[in-house]
Amino acid sequence: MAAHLLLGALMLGSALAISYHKPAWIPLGDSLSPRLGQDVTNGNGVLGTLDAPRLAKFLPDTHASRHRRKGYSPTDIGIGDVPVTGVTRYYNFTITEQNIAPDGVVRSGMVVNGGYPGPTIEANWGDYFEISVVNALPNEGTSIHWHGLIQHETPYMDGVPGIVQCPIAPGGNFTYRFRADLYGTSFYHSHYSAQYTGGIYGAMIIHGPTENAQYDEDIGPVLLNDWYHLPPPQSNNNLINGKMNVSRQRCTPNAGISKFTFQSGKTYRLRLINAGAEGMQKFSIDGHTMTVIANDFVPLKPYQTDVVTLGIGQRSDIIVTATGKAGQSYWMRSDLGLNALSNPAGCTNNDGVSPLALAAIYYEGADTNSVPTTNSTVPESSIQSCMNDPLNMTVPYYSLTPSTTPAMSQNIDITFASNGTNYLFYMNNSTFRADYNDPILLEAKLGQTVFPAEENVISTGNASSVRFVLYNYAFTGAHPMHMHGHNYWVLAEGYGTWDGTVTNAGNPQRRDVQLLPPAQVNADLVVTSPSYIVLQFNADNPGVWPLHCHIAWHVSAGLYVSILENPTAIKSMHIPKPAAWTGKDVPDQIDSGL
Ligand SMILES: *[C@@H]1O[C@H](CO)[C@@H](O)[C@H](O)[C@H]1NC(C)=O
Ligand SMILES: *[C@@H]1O[C@H](CO)[C@@H](O)[C@H](O)[C@H]1NC(C)=O
Ligand SMILES: *[C@@H]1O[C@H](CO)[C@@H](O)[C@H](O)[C@H]1NC(C)=O
Ligand SMILES: *[C@@H]1O[C@H](CO)[C@@H](O)[C@H](O)[C@H]1NC(C)=O
Ligand SMILES: *[C@@H]1O[C@H](CO)[C@@H](O)[C@H](O)[C@H]1NC(C)=O
Ligand SMILES: *[C@@H]1O[C@H](CO)[C@@H](O)[C@H](O)[C@H]1NC(C)=O
Ligand SMILES: *[C@@H]1O[C@H](CO)[C@@H](O)[C@H](O)[C@H]1NC(C)=O
Ligand SMILES: *[C@@H]1O[C@H](CO)[C@@H](O)[C@H](O)[C@H]1NC(C)=O
Ligand SMILES: *[C@@H]1O[C@H](CO)[C@@H](O)[C@H](O)[C@H]1NC(C)=O
Ligand SMILES: [Cu+2]
Repeated sequence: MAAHLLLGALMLGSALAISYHKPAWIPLGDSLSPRLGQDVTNGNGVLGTLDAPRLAKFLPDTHASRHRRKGYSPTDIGIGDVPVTGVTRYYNFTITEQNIAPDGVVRSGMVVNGGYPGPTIEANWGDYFEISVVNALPNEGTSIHWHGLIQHETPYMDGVPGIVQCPIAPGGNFTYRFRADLYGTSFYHSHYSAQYTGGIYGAMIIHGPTENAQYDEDIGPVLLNDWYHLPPPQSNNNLINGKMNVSRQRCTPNAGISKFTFQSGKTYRLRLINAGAEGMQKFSIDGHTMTVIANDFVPLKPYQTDVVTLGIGQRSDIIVTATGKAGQSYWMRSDLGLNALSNPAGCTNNDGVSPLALAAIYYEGADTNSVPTTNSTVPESSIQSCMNDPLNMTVPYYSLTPSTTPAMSQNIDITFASNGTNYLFYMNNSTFRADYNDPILLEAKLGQTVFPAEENVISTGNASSVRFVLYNYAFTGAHPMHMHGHNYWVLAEGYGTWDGTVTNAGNPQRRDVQLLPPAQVNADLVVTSPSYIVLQFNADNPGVWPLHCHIAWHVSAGLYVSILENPTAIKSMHIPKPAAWTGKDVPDQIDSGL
């Protein structure tokens, strides 16, 4: 197996050679540059501290009358028409470079409004967000994506450079305006190269119905992310709400850990978000079971578990009952598990030093400076699965049945190979590269139907329902496959060739990110069986929608296609003055662009 692992490391290293030459990835020194006596912190922001506010069930709403706009919502939402509230929630973002020290180790980061993680944005379902973004980075473009939203009728607000807009130039600004068209838990992040892995992200919470869940208090976002002191591929730490100690040794600087409070007997909603670069998270709370009520923006028939798996870009809303007693404290954990490069059972590339993120939960009366002493109650075997929970467990609360005879059905093969100088990912033999100055949506609006091969455009024409069978021939870890503009159905997952069987055919799992496991290989690194997932959606949301791996390094290396949905409807769509069109002087593109 050693040859396999060494080759794996080399392949990933080469793939990454193209993707980290940017300020966010240049640490202060060649080795860790720990400073004693911290003078640099995460800047503004209260997440992870005892001052973090509980969230309200709904934001104050000055417009009492809510009506539903018929025909507004695409059918794959499954929750009826979106309410029209007449309310807009305004935010201002300024993007800057800044040194941060989430775990006590100082490095250069990129942040929103001077804080890491960025500010939490909130709306009620049906409100508009209006967010002005100023790019104060010295020499990089930027662009902000609102992860998981449908963007029905506003595909040009999806924030993906080269696809629906040009990058916001350094010194420039752009105002995003879009409806909070789904409800639940998500995040916003830069979609420009791997920029968000340097810190340009924050939680996005949309308040809506809670028919499937009863709880007393909303703890709010619990952001989970792998963290790097040095260039990838190996992560060096793991953070909860942007905090974690580096080590327990006193000579090493530590930033302290995130803290939460529980009151015995109450029930809490926690909004788990994997906002990391590469690492799959296994979340648990010692001595407490969790009830999962939503995956991504899709409410579920609640089910209990003692560990929640989150690939990059995935979210899970959970309810936890505070079964502990006054004065007690417990560990909250999020585990990246074994290092995949040195252990075939691992799911994540970490250096093995600190894959386990910890945060403290203090019951009433507990000393909030004490260190919990609880042990994990999760079996090791549950930590080492590189799959999401089985599809027969994750049943949407609002039932929707996909067509058994979709108008369009296509396979896409995912491979990892050298182009002569770099290892890249290929979708049906084509690796993706964005053209920042020529967004696909704007060309589609002008009637263009044929695109450069490297833009990986797949047109669905006027098909009403579309199915993709994704076959993965790469064994570089599970790919969290994210689609913009839709909650797709996940009809099936497995190894080999899909036999047409659908799990829960009347109401299959829906979400916007699903883990596609690695291919199976033998000891000689020959693929013995590809893995697959089968995705389907109703094509009633004209636009250009990315379908890509959410691992930052993988989309950087081309694991990406653009779904051009209903091009005829795009031609007659009203698209305001192109977003942040620079025309020329686009900053250097160091990777696929996304
Ligand atoms: C955003 O900034 C503008 C000034 O540039 C200010 O007028 C406005 O009130 C700010 N909005 C918010 C929500 O802070
Ligand atoms: C955005 O850019 C426009 C055009 O350059 C400028 O007039 C405006 O002041 C800028 N707004 C902000 C908030 O920087
Ligand atoms: C984290 O580091 C801080 C500062 O060194 C220390 O006070 C605290 O006890 C550490 N916490 C844990 C859980 O190790
Ligand atoms: C945690 O595990 C250690 C080692 O097995 C054991 O000594 C300790 O009592 C356990 N703590 C609790 C609170 O169960
Ligand atoms: C889900 O499927 C697995 C095997 O395919 C089976 O063992 C399990 O009982 C099923 N669970 C439910 C809830 O149907
Ligand atoms: C990918 O290639 C296969 C085999 O040539 C083909 O059947 C399929 O249509 C292609 N997929 C797309 C989306 O073009
Ligand atoms: C291989 O891909 C890299 C990264 O996209 C590119 O810079 C290089 O020119 C490509 N090499 C060849 C031989 O096409
Ligand atoms: C990709 O290219 C290889 C080598 O030319 C070929 O064998 C294979 O069929 C192609 N795959 C697809 C999906 O087009
Ligand atoms: C859909 O597209 C096909 C092929 O382009 C065309 O033959 C058909 O007439 C179109 N159907 C509708 C309803 O527009
Ligand atoms: Cu991937």
